[in-house]
Amino acid sequence: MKKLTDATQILKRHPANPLIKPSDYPGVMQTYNPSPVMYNGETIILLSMLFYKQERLGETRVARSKDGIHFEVEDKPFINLDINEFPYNYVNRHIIDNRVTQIDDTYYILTPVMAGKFDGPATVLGKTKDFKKYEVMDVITLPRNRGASLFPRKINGKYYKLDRPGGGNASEGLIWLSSSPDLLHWGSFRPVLSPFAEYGKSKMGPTPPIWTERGWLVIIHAVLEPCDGPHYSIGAVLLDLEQPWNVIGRTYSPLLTPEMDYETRGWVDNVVFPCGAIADYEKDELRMYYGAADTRICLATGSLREVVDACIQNV
Ligand code: BMA
Repeated sequence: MKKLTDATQILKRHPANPLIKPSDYPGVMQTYNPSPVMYNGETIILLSMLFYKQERLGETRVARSKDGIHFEVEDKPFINLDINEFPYNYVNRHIIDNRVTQIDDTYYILTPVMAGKFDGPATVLGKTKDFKKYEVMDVITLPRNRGASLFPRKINGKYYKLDRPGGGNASEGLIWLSSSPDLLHWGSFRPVLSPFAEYGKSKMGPTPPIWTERGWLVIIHAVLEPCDGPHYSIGAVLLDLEQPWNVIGRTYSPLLTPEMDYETRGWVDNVVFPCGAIADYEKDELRMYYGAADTRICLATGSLREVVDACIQNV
């Protein structure tokens, strides 16, 4: 029998975890689900934050770090969708769980936003070049679609994104793919992945794909529901470089599953949740920033090559 890598052995939690926690910021209730990206040699995280005074409405702030460990969190929201005109008057609530993707010199941000009486979340596309000014572009998915994620480069002349239709009370969360000539108009929808037994039986969601020579590496969250409620784990899927609807591998065990106190206990117990990861090709390192128990920000790192190996071995 083929020997499979146990993917839970690849990433190591950082000893300084949690890197960001609410008790460091007065009035802050939750700091979680980070979307990381490199900008001018610094690590930037789009941070999901909830405040005691805001009655459970979240906002997104920029956190910056020179070493990827010590972060400074800005004191004002970065993404502001408080736009009093159609359609944003329907979609301006609870700005969390962004996915950021650099394409050339622009950083595109997909934000799953609530859409009030028209259901939700739908996905707003915005962009920035400097993480100071945010510019909204359009609403690019129907509800329900939480976690839509852009690929960092075109494939055969087209932009691609992963979608996460379903979820909420409606149905399971699945992963689909769509393509576009201009980032605004999307079509050619293709199914990619449906829930799987080992650690993603209930639902799952994507993050922005990472290019590797052997395929697009997609870090996912995946949910199992044992009797003590949902457990959110982090896994990896590998997609064909030219035909990204083809799954060419997947880790059969999670990369991370809630184990440490800071992951098993918090506002929502038993959650490790990524909105992206950083690939350092020179160091052969995957830097996985993740939300722990919807309360704090943590980091786990390991070999990018080993993560891809683990995906490929499971076919
Ligand atoms: C998902 C999202 C995430 C959250 C997770 C666990 O549905 O709401 O923001 O981290 O649930 O609570």
